Amino acid sequence: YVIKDNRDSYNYAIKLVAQLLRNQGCKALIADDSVLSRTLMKQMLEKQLFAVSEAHDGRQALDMLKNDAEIKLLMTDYAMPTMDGFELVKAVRNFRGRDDLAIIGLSGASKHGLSARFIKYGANDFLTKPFMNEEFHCRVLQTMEQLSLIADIKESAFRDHLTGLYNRRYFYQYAEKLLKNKNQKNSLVLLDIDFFKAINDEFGHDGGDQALKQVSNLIRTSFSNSTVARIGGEEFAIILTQVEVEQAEKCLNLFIQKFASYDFTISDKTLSITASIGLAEFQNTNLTAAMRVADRALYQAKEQGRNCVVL
Ligand code: GH3
Ligand code: MG
Ligand code: MG
Ligand code: MG
Repeated sequence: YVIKDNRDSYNYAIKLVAQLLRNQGCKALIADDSVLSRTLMKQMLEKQLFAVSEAHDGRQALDMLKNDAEIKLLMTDYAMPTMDGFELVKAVRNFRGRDDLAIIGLSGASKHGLSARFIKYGANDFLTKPFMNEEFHCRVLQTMEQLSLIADIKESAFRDHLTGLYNRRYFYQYAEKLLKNKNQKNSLVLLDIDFFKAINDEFGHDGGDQALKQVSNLIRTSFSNSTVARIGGEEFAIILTQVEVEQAEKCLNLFIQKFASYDFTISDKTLSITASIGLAEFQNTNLTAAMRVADRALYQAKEQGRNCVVL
């Protein structure tokens, strides 16, 4: 492993390897006007398995960051022509949050307060040049680890534990964001399993959970290009983006047939399950209103005898 001085630090090595695996293929950008500095840092970042690109000043780095959302680490020098490190960090933070881009500021100047200013403008950490290789590796490692932790926390905050689908919290945020684009025609789908109580009654709560997982897998694989969420006990929401409701209705009618003829297996017993669907336009509206329309359609689908789609 990379940090040779730490050969006796077994725990650190384990941590390092785990993070290296997460770094693999991850993009890093170095902004520095010194070729020597860039070359040195590039070599070190490559040891940490990053795919590294270089910019010779702040302006070039900013352009590269605007065009590539996959860059996850920015190492930036302070003194550079056209745009310095502070200006770069400030500008980058307008469109890349601390949760998806890590920034480490660097400077050779021994002026006091540079590190504090870097951090105030939004850098995660700071290194003084010349640095010890080991410190460089430790700081990069720690910063990337924090980024991974944030990603893990977000993932668990936005996922439904039982089914692995997105949860209600994620769905509402996502849906609000979609509505900001007034020109995009989307369709909102609410799906509720029919007579789910009877499944719970017959197979117990664990059996009901098995059914929910299988239903979720079927919905997920059938709508693999869309965001599918479990927004209630046995209620699911899907947004079909750039799909008009008439087209969505046809597609959902086919889906509901497939759903009804699918063999679910609970405690070694095969059974059929049906679902009802309420459908609504999802453009130029607000989320509460759209949910109300879809919910009313769902209620009608139940009234009409279930196992059907109502627009
Ligand atoms: P309908 O066709 O009218 O929708 O009938 P239903 O029985 O599906 O209706 P209802 O919405 O009243 O019942 C849903 C049931 O789902 C009630 C609740 O006990 C059960 N449920 C909710 N969440 C879970 C869960 O996470 N696991 C299990 N096993 N059951 C759940
Ligand atoms: Mg410089
Ligand atoms: Mg139900
Ligand atoms: Mg329900």
